[in-house]
Amino acid sequence: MTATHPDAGLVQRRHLVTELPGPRSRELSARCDATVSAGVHVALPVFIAAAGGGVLLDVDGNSLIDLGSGIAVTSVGNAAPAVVSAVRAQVERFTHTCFMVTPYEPYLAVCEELARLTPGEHEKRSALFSSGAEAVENAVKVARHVTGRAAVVVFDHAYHGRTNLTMALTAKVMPYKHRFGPFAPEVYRVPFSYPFRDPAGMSGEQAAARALSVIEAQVGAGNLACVVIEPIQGEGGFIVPAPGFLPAIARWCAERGVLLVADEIQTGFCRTGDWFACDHEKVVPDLVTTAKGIAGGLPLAGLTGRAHLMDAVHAGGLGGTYGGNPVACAAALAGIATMREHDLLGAARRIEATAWPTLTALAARCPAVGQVRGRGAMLALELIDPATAAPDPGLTAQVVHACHHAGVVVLTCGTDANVIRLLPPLVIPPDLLAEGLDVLTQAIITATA
Ligand code: PLZ
Repeated sequence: MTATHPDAGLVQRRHLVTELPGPRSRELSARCDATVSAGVHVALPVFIAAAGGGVLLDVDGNSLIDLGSGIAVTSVGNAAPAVVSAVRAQVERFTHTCFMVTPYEPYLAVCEELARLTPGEHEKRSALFSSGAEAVENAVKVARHVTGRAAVVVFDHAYHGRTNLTMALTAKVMPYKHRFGPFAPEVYRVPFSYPFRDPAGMSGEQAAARALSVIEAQVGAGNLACVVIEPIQGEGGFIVPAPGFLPAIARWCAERGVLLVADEIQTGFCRTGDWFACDHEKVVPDLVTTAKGIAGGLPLAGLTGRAHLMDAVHAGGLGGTYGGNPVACAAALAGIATMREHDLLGAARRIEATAWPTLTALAARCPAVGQVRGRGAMLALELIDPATAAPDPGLTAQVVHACHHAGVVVLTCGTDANVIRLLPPLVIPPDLLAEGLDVLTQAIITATA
């Protein structure tokens, strides 16, 4: 790596000087309790003072290994130098005009990058927003507008956001939907392909046929605007559908004028070792939503689609005050340049190559690890009761707790909260990744001994 390695700046090591959370973090937590809504839950109440590369430095001076990237956001590293200097230059020029009032070049440059990088060689147009949920909402707006149809199909275990429409699209009730309804109508849920839980040997094509038969029976293609799908499910448990599932769904949609919306918010921007997870099986969606990893930690989201679809919407139909904020766009351009210059596609693949043998060896040794799955730097362990294969959320919580207290930030996911997911920054130094995996391995061995 060169002198401008994106983790420059912060010592890349795990180093604990207090128990976690430390005294200063505990003080701040107490202030939180008196000010921040209890509805906002904190996974690890360790307050961060600085972060970079693969580490988080807390307010007590502890240095933690980051295997979460703020939920798949800081793929280029936290406070990545190129992002910081682009942001600094942009805030000094101007911070906001509202693109719908008086436009600026960074917005269109991000749209050009989205056109280049998202799957498919066709002509594309994009619109920018501030959060992933907003991008998904707008995908549905475009799909309904263009098709003149109302229904939207989503999958078991899907996660698409917390706004009213995206809550309807999201599968899991707790904590996302409980007592927050009524939800938007015309949303239909069908089975995903879940190789670990599906009947043994079920192919991707068979899983697709199972989903499509439900759609045909309960919705009807003629009523269906779009199918919204995560090519690898994120919050729902890092579920990788069986090969052939996505292409079969895509084919069915294309033959019926149903738009395929790929939600690449968690999977996009090198995370899975491709620019987008759809690339893996060469699936070309009609609309793609992006956010998270796009802008190195600044809030930005995109909706990119076939030009004739995105241009069919009447002028003024898409927008928002902050959508495509110039500072976030500058960050995205620098982040994307970093991904290219530092080969973060290769980095994601190397992370898989390093972690996979460690995790599968752990699974071989420890029957509570039901499955290792994922792709690139989006990897997970599903924890089960070995006797019944039932999800084991208690064990999962125990392991995560042990990792956190040892200074390794891992996250959970899964409808049953029994999946430990790894989303390291793609620039994490290899020895730090190895150390993080070692802590995780020891935590699982200890908890199941
Ligand atoms: N689509 C595939 O993963 C966000 C949610 C964290 P926003 N996932 C993290 C939480 O508990 O709120 C996500 C996603 C996929 C959409 C979204 C929504 O993106 O930027 O959080 O709105």
